[in-house]
Amino acid sequence: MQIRSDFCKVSEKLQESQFVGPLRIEFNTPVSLEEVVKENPGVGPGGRHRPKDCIAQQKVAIIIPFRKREEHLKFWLYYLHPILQRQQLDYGVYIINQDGTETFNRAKLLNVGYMEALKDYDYGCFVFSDVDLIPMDDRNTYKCFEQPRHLSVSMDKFGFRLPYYQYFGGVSSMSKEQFLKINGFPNNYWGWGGEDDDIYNRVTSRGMSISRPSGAVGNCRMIRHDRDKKNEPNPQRFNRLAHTRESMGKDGINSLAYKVINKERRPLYTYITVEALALDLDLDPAPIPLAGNQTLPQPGLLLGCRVWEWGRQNMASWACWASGLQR
Ligand SMILES: [Mn+2]
Repeated sequence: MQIRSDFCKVSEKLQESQFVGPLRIEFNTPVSLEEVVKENPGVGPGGRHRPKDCIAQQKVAIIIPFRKREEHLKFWLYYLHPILQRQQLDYGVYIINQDGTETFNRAKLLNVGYMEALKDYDYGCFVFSDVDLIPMDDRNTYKCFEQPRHLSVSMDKFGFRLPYYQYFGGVSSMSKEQFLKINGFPNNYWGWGGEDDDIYNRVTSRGMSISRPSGAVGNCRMIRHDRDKKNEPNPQRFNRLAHTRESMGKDGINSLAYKVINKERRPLYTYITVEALALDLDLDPAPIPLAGNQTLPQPGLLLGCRVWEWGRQNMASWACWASGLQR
C-alpha cells in the first residue's frame, strides 16, 4: 500500500503520544447513552467518524451481530468509540439485529453487515465483533492486515489464553479482498458454535493465515452473561465443519438471502433489523424455479442486490445477491 504523507501516521511505535496502552475495563457501573454521546462529539449519526487532520489509512466498517443485548451494547459504545478515534480510523459502527425469535445465526448476520455497510460507503476493511468483547489495550488496532486478523486473542473468559490455536471467534478483521476470497461466511450455522471454526477453515483453505497482536496487546474482557435463549449449541456444527472445503463455494456471500426490516441511523451506531431467512439461494446444482417461470441466472452473473418475487406463502419480496465470484 502506498502511504502518502498526508495519511494519518498510526503505528505501535507512536504509542506514547497516541495511545493510552493498557486500559481499565469494568462492567460494574452502568453507562447511559446520553453520556456516551456527550463524551464523543466527534462521532456523527450512524456511528461514523473520520480523523480531522489527516486521511485515515483505512475505511473500516465494524459489524456487530445482535439480539437483545442493549446493556452490553452501551458498554461497547462507551469503551470503543474513544479507542477507535484514537486509532485514527475512518469508521462506521453497524449493529445487525436479528428480528424475531428464530434461532440466532451469527455468521449470517456478519454477511448481512458486510453487504449493508457497503451500501453506505466504500469500506475496504471489516471488523467483525461480538457485542460483549472489549479490548484492554488501545494498541490493538481495529483495522485490516496482510492476513485475516484475530483481535480477541486472550480473553479473560479463557484465562487470557487462546483456547486453541485455530480459534478465530470473538473479534476478527478482514479486508474486502480477503473476505471475498473465502466467499464470506457460512449462512447455515443456526445456533451456537462452529461458525468461527468454519471461517478459520475457509481462511486456511484459501492459502491465507491468521495474524494476531502480540503479548498483552491482545487482552480483552467479555461481559459475563447467561446463554441466550434461541442460541442453543448447534448439533450440526461438527458435520458442517467437516465439509467446509466442499461447501464454501456455494454457501456464503454469493448465496446470502435476507430481508431488511428497518435501518436507522442512531447517534452512536447504525441499527439494522433483518429477517435472517432460512432459505438462502441454493446455488447447487440446478437453478431454483421462481414464480412466473423465472429462473435464477447462473452464479457469477448475479451481481449486486436485486429483489425477486418469490411467490411462495407470504414471503413476497426477497433480497438476493451474489458477489459475482465464479464457483
Ligand atoms: Mn459472549
